[in-house]
Amino acid sequence: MKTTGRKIIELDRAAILADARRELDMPSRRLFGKRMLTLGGLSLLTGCTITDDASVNTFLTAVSRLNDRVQGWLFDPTRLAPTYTEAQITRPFPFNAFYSESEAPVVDGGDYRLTISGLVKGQRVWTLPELYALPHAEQITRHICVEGWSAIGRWGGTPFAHFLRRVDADLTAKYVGFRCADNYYESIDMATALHPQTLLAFDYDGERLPAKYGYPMKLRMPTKLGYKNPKHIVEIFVTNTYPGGYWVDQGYNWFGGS
Ligand SMILES: Nc1nc2c(c(=O)[nH]1)N[C@H]1C(S)=C(S)[C@@H](COP(=O)(O)O)O[C@H]1N2
Ligand SMILES: [Mo]
Repeated sequence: MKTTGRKIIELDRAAILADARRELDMPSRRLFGKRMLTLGGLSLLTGCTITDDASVNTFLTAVSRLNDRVQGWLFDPTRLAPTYTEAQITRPFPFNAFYSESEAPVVDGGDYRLTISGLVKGQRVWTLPELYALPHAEQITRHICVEGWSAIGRWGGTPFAHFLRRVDADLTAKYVGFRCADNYYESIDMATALHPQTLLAFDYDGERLPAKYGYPMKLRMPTKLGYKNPKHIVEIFVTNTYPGGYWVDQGYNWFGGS
């Protein structure tokens, strides 16, 4: 009985994703897909709050039913994602990647160098001690995966807007792209890069990020779905040429936000 129940839920999710992809294929929806839709923006559009697992499912269903009327609505880059208390943290926090947990890349912190390239005056490499010395911020926020689960976690690191200013990035550029140690890649719009809750995260729950959660660093954005949050970042580049992303290039752009 249990198996049957789970199967039905999985079929529902598959149908929701299929719906979203079908809508994306319609030319009128493409513009919508290119708009920078955050989770906050989508909550607003669907009238759903995302506070627990049940409401996340309602939200995903509502998102798949968005119609033409909402296409003219504007994304508000100043809207903040909800934050939570320490007691609300999901333990253990789930792992997810395009491979299993034992295959997470092992990055040597001593050899590690972060490359900054593209439209930045401060093109250079950074060591981990240099990155750890940057101003520190913490957040307890909800991570939502399109596969239908969500979890609350606590991340620490440096506000990404601070880092971009520090490397003298061209803040008028359109995109920030990421290359990862496991060959994953992602990109975000500049408004999201500068959002106050976008964090270049080095820590998880008060400790250095373990390998499974993205050592030595991930970009944490509570305003974007899980797959937009790259782990194991090795290069950050600023560009006006749309860089795409690992899942985006497989048809997930409508859900993810850019
Ligand atoms: N480098 C890298 N980053 C990634 C992924 C990945 O496979 N590789 N998966 C994404 C997806 S789909 C999710 S849901 C989250 C999972 O992060 P977690 O393992 O910390 O829960 O990482 C995202 N970032
Ligand atoms: Mo995900």
